[in-house]
Amino acid sequence: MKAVILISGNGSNLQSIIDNTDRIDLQISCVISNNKNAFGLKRAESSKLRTAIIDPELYNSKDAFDRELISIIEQHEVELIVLAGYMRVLTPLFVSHYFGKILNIHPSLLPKFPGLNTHQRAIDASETAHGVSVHFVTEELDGGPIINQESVIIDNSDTEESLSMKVLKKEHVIYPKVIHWYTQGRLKLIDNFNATLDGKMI
Ligand code: NHR
Ligand code: GAR
Repeated sequence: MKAVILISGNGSNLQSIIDNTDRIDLQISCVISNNKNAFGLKRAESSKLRTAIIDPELYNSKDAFDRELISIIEQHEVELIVLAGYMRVLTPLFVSHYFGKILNIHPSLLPKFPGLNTHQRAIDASETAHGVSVHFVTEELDGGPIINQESVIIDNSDTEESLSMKVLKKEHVIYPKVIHWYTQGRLKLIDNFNATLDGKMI
């Protein structure tokens, strides 16, 4: 299955997907970044993948930016859009255009801690468990149906840095796994609140 991957930063999740493309039946048609300095672009180039950069400063609205994003994606006839550390909220225009075809990985046990700075917020809230969620993207930020989660324990000695490392290790396993479910046609988004795996509600 052909996919585009959207990134904004380091791209370690992109790397874990690249390293598993054969096993998960994925063909990465293009890696798109809103940040020209994203290290993930270098990773993509090292693997001979096509890349595109969309500079937000050249667009005067979020809709104009997302229209450009759509026009780039349309050149590739993809069936899946994978957000891998993509840091811009997608407009309703974009989300409705690709309804049921967008996956995101979020570094918390949703519905806890949607949005940003999840590791520090989990520590500040004295949580003992934390983790990662993969979900379908809908209009509501980090609010689409959760597909799969992995948890980690928060120790007293954990810092934002040490906790993010623990969670990233889980991310690099869970995301290729869920993407494989998708490429095998096992996952369907029904509506903004419901999805199925092998025909069963999740
Ligand atoms: N878009 C929609 N419509 N729905 C979701 O569930 C989305 C999404 C876009 C990205 C990833 C998400 C995460 O996993 C994601 C999920 C960016 C922000 C944010 O506030 C929040 C959550 C996520 C991504 N971004 C700021 C903005 O104004 C910019 C912050 C920055 O540049 O540092 O877009 O966490
Ligand atoms: C990951 O922890 C990912 O879950 C998170 O950013 C990191 C990106 O790392 N995503 C978000 O916070 C989305 N807003 P990576 O660039 O090394 O894959």
